[in-house]
This record gives sequence, structure tokens and C-alpha cells, in this order.
Amino acid sequence: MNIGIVCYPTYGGSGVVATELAKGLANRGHNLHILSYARPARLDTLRTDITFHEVDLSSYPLFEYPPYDLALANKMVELIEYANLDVLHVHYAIPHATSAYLARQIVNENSCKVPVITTLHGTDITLVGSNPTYKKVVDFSINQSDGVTAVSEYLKQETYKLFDIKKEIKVIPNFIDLDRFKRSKKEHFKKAICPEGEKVITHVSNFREVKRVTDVVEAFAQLLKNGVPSKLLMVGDGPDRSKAEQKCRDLKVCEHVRFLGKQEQVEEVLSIADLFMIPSGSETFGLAALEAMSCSVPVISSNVGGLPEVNIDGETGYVCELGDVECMGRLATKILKDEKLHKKMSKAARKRAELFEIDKIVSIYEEYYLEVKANM
Ligand code: GMT
Repeated sequence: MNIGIVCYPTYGGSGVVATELAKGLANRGHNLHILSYARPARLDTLRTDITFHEVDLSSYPLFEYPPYDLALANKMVELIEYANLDVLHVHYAIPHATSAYLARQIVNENSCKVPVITTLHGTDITLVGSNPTYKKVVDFSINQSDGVTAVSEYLKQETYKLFDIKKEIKVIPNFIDLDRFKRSKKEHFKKAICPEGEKVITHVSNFREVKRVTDVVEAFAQLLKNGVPSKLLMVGDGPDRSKAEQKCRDLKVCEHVRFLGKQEQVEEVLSIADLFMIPSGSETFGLAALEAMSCSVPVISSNVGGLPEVNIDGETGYVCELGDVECMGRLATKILKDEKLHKKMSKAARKRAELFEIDKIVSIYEEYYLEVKANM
């Protein structure tokens, strides 16, 4: 098939899922076209079966805000017509699903019938989309898609709750490359960070408010107080980084915490981790948790959104009430003080990650494309 994928080019979340899906589909023999305003971070190798199309925003003095959605729709029309697309798959409802609707209206006049599939990832629904500023447009655009998928059961239910959706939403979870995200030997790195054999706790995110990075530091401080010699590695960067740094100073744990900034090879850091913390206030799936689990790292998460669908309480780690840092610190201590329990949870984490293996999930998307196309 000739498949168009529209996404944000971001380092994490939906941008990563969309780009990895494109690579997975190309590996299965399809021709992929990716549309975005910049080259996606994960589209890092030159391949003949994936073409990147940059959506160009020409500025004009009248436009205080250049209309990206229109430029995108125009690019979609070109692709549908000239690349002979079989499927147009947009990731994130705003504004991608809306631009796709417009593009399809334009090409329908030339009777090109290309199915539009929208994948909902999270904040497009839970935070931004339900805002009255966009709600009616999002409602309409989702209903106009020929196929709609969500990355977790939670997101599916939340979408039905927040919007007036008449379409059946299919849950297709996020996925993981088990060969890339596996534990590898990084003894020299571990020794440099933990010269006394301390435990390693990690957190990976874009440090947005919703990630509650200060909760990570609070739970970690508790772990130290409970007598577990450990180091905290904070990977990523974003608006709340200075709040997290301040929290370290307030709790006097700075010497045990390292802020590593954005890292391309997260799996290397995860390879020396003993525990992963993700205390988010909203998380439709939690790809970062899945990446950790794939590297055999047990997870302590909050109980919000899709996190409990990924991290199974008492099996692959523990799930605590949102904001309950005492619970997070206490259960982190429990895992790290009990070698047998840690080993059992590490194994279970990897085993659970295997259920989300990339090839399995990519073929579900492939079948879904064919099903939607056949029903048109
Ligand atoms: O979490 C982020 O800040 C990025 C965000 C996005 O929109 O790209 O990620 C969302 O999509 C990911 C991929 O499906 C999910 O794993 C994340 O849980 C989800 N983030 C939120 O719901 C906050």
C-alpha cells in the first residue's frame, strides 16, 4: 500500500509512535509518506521506502498565526493525488483530522476515495480537544474519519465521555522494539554513576507539569530516608525542570540526583536502572513506562489514565494514588530492599512488554487499514 502518515515531529509520545509505525510498515513492504512541519526526530536513517514531506508555512504580514492546518490540507491533497495514497493515517486529532477532512472534501470532487484513519494519543483529547475552543471541530473531525483508533481502553472511554462520537473506536496499544529496548551491559556507566553500588532510579519525560517531576524527587528522598543508598537519573527536559531542581535543593538530595537532559539512547540509561518512576497526573498510555519495562525495569506509577493497563499493580511494579509520594517511596523501598521481589518484577516487566512487540501491533494496524478500506 501507499500510506500517508501525519504526525508531530516530537521526540516523545505520538511523534515517536507514528514514526516507528511508519518504519514498521515500510519493513513489511509498504511505501510510506510522512507529513509534518519538521523531520521527525526518530526518522534518522535514509531509506528509499519512506519519503518525508515537509509542510511549508510561508509567512505573510497579515498572518499573525500562519494557517498550518490549511498548508497541511494542501499537502495532503497533493499526496493523495500524486502518490496515489491507499490510506491517510493521522496521529493526533488537532488539527490533523480536520485537515484530512478538508483534503478529502477537495479530492472527492475528483472522486479519489482515500480512507482517513485518526489515531488519538492523549492530550489531543484529554486536555486540548475538550476545551470549548476546539471541541466542536474535534467532535466533527473524528466523526468524519473512516477509522478511529485510541492507544488505550482508558482513552477510548474518555473520548466517548468527552465527545459526541458515533464511530466505533478501536483500541490499538502502543508498541515497543524489544531488540532495541533490552537490558545491555553498561557496567562502566553504572560504576561511574554509582561507585558504591547504589541503586538507580530513573524518570524519563518532557518535564511538562502533567509529568509531576517534583513527585519523583519527593518519592526518591523518601527512599533515601528509608535507608536505600540510591541515585536518581532524570532524563529529558522541559518547563518544570527548575522546579525539580529546586525540590532537590529543598530536600537536600542534590548530590544523589543527576539531570541528564534529553537523551537519544534512552535504552542505555534504562539498562542500568533498578526502578522507573512515572507519577503523571494524566497519561493515556505511558510509552516511557513500556520502554523501561522492556529493559526489565519495574515501574512505580500513578493510577491515572492508561498507566494501570501497562504497569500491572503488584506484578510489574506498583501503582499508587495520584500524588501519594509516601506510597511511591514506600513501595520503591519494598522492591529495592527485597532482591527476590525485584528479580521477579523485573522478569514480569519484560514479559509484559513482550505483549506489545512492534511487529504484532504493526500488523494489527495493517489489518485495520484493509478493513476500513474494504468497508468504504
Ligand atoms: O506525554 C506527552 O507529553 C506527549 C504526548 C503526545 O501527545 O505525544 O504523549 C501522549 O501520547 C503517547 C503516545 O501514544 C502516550 O504514550 C502518552 O501517555 C500520551 N501523553 C499523555 O497522555 C499526557
